[in-house]
Amino acid sequence: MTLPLIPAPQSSTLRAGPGEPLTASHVDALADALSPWAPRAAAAARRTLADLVSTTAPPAEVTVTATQDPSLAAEGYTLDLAAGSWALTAADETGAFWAVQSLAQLLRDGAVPDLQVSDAPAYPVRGMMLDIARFYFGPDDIRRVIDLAASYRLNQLHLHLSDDQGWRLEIPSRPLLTKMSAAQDVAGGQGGYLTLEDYEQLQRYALDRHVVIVPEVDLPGHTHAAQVAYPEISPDGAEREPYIGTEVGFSSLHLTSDEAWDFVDDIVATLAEHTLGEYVHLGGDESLTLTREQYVTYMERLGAVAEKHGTKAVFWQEAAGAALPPGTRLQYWTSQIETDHIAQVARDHDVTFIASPATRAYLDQKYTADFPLGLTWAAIVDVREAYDWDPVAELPGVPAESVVGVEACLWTETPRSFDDLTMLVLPRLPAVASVAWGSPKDYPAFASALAQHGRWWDADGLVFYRSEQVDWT
Ligand code: TNX
Repeated sequence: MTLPLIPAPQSSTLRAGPGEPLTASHVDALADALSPWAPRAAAAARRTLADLVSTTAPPAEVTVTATQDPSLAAEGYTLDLAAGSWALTAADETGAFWAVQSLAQLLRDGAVPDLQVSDAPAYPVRGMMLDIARFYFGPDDIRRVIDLAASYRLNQLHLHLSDDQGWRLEIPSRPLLTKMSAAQDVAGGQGGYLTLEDYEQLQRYALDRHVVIVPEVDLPGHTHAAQVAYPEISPDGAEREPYIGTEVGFSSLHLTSDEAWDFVDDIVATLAEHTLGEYVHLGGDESLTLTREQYVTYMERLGAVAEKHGTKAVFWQEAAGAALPPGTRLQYWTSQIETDHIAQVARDHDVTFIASPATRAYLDQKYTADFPLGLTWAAIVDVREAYDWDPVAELPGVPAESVVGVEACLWTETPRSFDDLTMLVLPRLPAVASVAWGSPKDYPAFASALAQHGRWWDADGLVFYRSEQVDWT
């Protein structure tokens, strides 16, 4: 039997013991043992494990120990489940939280297996990106995405908050952004936006699940919606109509005017002030109207603005080669643009890379050529393509130590509902999460675990794609 754990742990041993039903005593004892040093893990245990308790089992005598062991790798944990006795160790509070996420999968069917697990992630940054600019998903949907991400032991949600088609975050110093540029989306719908209060609450909700939110305002391209609200920041100052098509690369802010840079300053100030995490993402992709020199000059100034506001920045890979503040992260997404200099940049600059190769980690690409949702510009990405890859090998010449993470990206030109979202995300998010976690590669075991998760998704009312690469029966 394969364990239903996704991501698969670094190692596990299933022993021959009989196992036992999960009881409320287990859950209480676990939560009590965790609460002194890992309160969020204790809360998660009460929230997610209590529902799995078998209603017919008599109360059990259970001893649970939960100890912090700083000698484990960061975010690492071990579990030893035997009849009547559980032991959990974790490197830190986060590791304890991941242990509970793993338990939620191991115990999902109400029985306690007799086993040992030892686990830790390969990459410190394990993310999912959600584009709420093209199609707006509101706080309730975003919370469900956070839950899903955390259940696959991802620790970052990157929200793409602005694009040509819409502006999705309240900026008090620039009220016209949400007044004029939020009430539409690519589906011809009503759009919407997050208030700063929503944003704050979402971040707290995420942090309770050890997930950090990285907000993205995309600059200087992908800014048509901002220019509709404030024409003076555009290259020609002309008034613009809202745009709900899906072309990319046509817009840019004015590169040098004071009005345009005052705008950028206001935006970065607001993001820096209201973001709990260390990083904000400032875009930098597909500025197709600029020369390379114009672009690099712009990105260097943008990096300095982030630094001035005390925040670290993430940029899309195009910014590689610009002189950026130390600690900057670059998000690699495609081999279809010039990448010769990327290896050099990794060696010569204090920047690190997040791997989001579109051919593997773009959850908006079609599963099959005739799949109704998704795009095809990068590749056909079925579950096996999303599972079978190595982040370091995907990044041209970048040394392993410069690759700090993996992120799965969901762009929203085609999804129109939460069901469409989960259809694109499941089962590929668990596949990319396995890569991010650095699970030992074993596709048959992964596919058989996925089939189990498929039954749970059905039970939870989550729509997913029944890839032919998995035996779902
Ligand atoms: C490219 S990936 C984009 C997005 C699109 C996406 C669609 C990237 C940095 N830019 O603007 O939504 O392709 O797959």
